Amino acid sequence: MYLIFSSDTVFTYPGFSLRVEQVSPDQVSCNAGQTPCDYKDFICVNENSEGVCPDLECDSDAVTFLDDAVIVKSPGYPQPYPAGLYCRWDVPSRGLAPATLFRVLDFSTEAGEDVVQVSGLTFPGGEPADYTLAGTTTKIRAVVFNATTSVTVRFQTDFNIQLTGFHFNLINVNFTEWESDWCITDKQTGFICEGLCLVASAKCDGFLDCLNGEDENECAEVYCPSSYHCSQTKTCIVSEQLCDGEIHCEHGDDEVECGEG
Ligand SMILES: [Ca+2]
Ligand SMILES: [Ca+2]
Ligand SMILES: [Ca+2]
Repeated sequence: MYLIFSSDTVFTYPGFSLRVEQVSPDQVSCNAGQTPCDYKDFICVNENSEGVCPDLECDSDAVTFLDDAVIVKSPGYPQPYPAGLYCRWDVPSRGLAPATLFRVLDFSTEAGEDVVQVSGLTFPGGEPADYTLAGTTTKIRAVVFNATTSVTVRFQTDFNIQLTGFHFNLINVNFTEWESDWCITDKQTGFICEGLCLVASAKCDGFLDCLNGEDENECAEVYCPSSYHCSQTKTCIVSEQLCDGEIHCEHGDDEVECGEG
């Protein structure tokens, strides 16, 4: 088993405490007030928490192996993906070349709610790295991974608003750390940080896109096109995060003046 915990750089909370123990299957039961998911893994959720149990539709034809590439598409692509998904696909490395180039050919999900996470080892360093894609126009165009291990794609969707999803392409490439021609989109060189290729406009747009935050360093001013500019900061949030009951801006102004109901 494994656990993955990722956090952003804005708010800090006490976190969590988990207990893991090994027992025989007949000793496994849910606690009072909980109910098991109808699922091969034994997962307990609080009663009345509809939609929390993982969906199994993910095993469909999402991953296609071609001679020279692997294609990963959201379930049903290009038709809207299902609601309530909790998918995970492991794309094995072919090990033919030192790097795996992960390209985003098409992407459209509900911002902030339907999220893709792509995980692997960095190239060339080999440190574990997670990249999160969400929104109708993701800024991520490509990622270079270390080809020594597989790349994992996770996809989680809620129960409102389903869009067309995604179309990814993974190929093994011979690569040096210094090359940049893999990050050209629309004849424009994108913004490269730590093996990640972003659209050039990701620089100083008020969203942290690079894992090390270098796209938002040294910005005199940020602009928040079609998003909300948190007051007295250089941070933007997507419009779905305005008046949604959760504080996203440093000064909490995204939850002020929201009106009743
Ligand atoms: Ca959704
Ligand atoms: Ca940015
Ligand atoms: Ca909010």
